[in-house]
Amino acid sequence: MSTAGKVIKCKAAVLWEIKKPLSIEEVEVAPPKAHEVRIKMVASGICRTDDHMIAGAFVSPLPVILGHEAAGIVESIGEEVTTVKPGDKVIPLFNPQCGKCRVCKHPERNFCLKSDLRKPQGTLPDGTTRFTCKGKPIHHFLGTSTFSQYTVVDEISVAKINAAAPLEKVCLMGCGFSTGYGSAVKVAKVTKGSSCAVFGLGGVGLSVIIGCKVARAARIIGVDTNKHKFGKAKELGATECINPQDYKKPIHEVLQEMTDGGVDFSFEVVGLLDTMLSALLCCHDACGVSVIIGVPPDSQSLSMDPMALLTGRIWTGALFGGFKSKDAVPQLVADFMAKKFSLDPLITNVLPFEKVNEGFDLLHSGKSIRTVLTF
Ligand code: COD
Ligand code: ZN
Ligand code: ZN
Repeated sequence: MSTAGKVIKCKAAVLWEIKKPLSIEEVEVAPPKAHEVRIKMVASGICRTDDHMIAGAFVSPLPVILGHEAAGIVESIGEEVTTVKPGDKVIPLFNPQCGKCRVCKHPERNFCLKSDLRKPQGTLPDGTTRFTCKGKPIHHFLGTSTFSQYTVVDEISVAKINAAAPLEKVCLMGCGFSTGYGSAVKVAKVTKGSSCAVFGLGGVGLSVIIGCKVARAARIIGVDTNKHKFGKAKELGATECINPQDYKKPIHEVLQEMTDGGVDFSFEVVGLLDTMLSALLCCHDACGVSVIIGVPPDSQSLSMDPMALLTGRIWTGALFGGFKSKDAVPQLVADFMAKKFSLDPLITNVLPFEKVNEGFDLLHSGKSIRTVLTF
């Protein structure tokens, strides 16, 4: 019996209050309105930003259904939807691509003006929600809310992908992988034969390394305070790994000495002000490019000597790897299907969706890179 046009009752993980575990609840998911798409979830990764939201370090309205790194199958579509149809495999996009705003029309930039990340409202673009639980409206998260058996997203927040793609793997294209990989290949535009330093070897930092390797960098230096991260970094393409705690000198000086005055490209994938400065200073003062990927947990600011830039360094940053999401995600999936890179090393744990809180425990323990929830 078709569910199109009807309210669907299903299970979702609801965050009622910050600093509390998620609670698996029965929720009602309303049918998609015009320009909207209802998706049956198949797999969702757990990302650090979901955890920042639980901890209260990222603020979006409560109660909320978190999750923003996922893949699923279109269940039904609202009127005027043209880019997906029921049965299509899709990836929800926390950073949408409306195609009409000033940023979407810019040839290079990707932070669409419709993104709920700008000033989180916890609704779909029309200002309302499609979820209710125990008679209360439940907010959306970054226009995606993937910790639910069904979700509704705007058409600008969903990309159709190859029908043969393994959803329990390509779900990582919804956030972590694309963020890291794009920072290397799209934002920094790492060049063949270059030297790179990657600060932070979590799932996103490892995805930067994959990008540097695909771009054929000659040296990829992983920097992390946890030496247990080095094995996987090397497996993915790091040529060397260093721990700042093993040196008396500041780590940017160590890197400058190792690389004839500084690396060509550096990446901050930790989310700390100190590592942002170290990453900036470790790239060559005249020809280095440094990319900020991490966000400090609370809005802190940084002071730096402008001479660091006057000499010619480029300091930049990006969300979602600088990719225009709706255009880029299908191509990233195609590249994965063509075996340009593997996602297996990033997926350390797979859990049934109901065990979502165990997934967060794994994240806190530092033992997992990515946990994928299956529905
Ligand atoms: N020096 C070097 N490495 C360090 C240091 C240090 N001082 N401190 C910690 N580390 C290492 C840790 O040992 C760890 O290996 C790594 O840094 C961080 O890894 P994870 O697993 O905690 O994090 P990731 O890879 O999942 O994500 C890192 C981000 C920085 C990208 C993330 O925390 C973040 O800030 N995300 C927001 C950016 C964004 O694009 N948001 C939009 C949607 S998510
Ligand atoms: Zn994320
Ligand atoms: Zn836009």
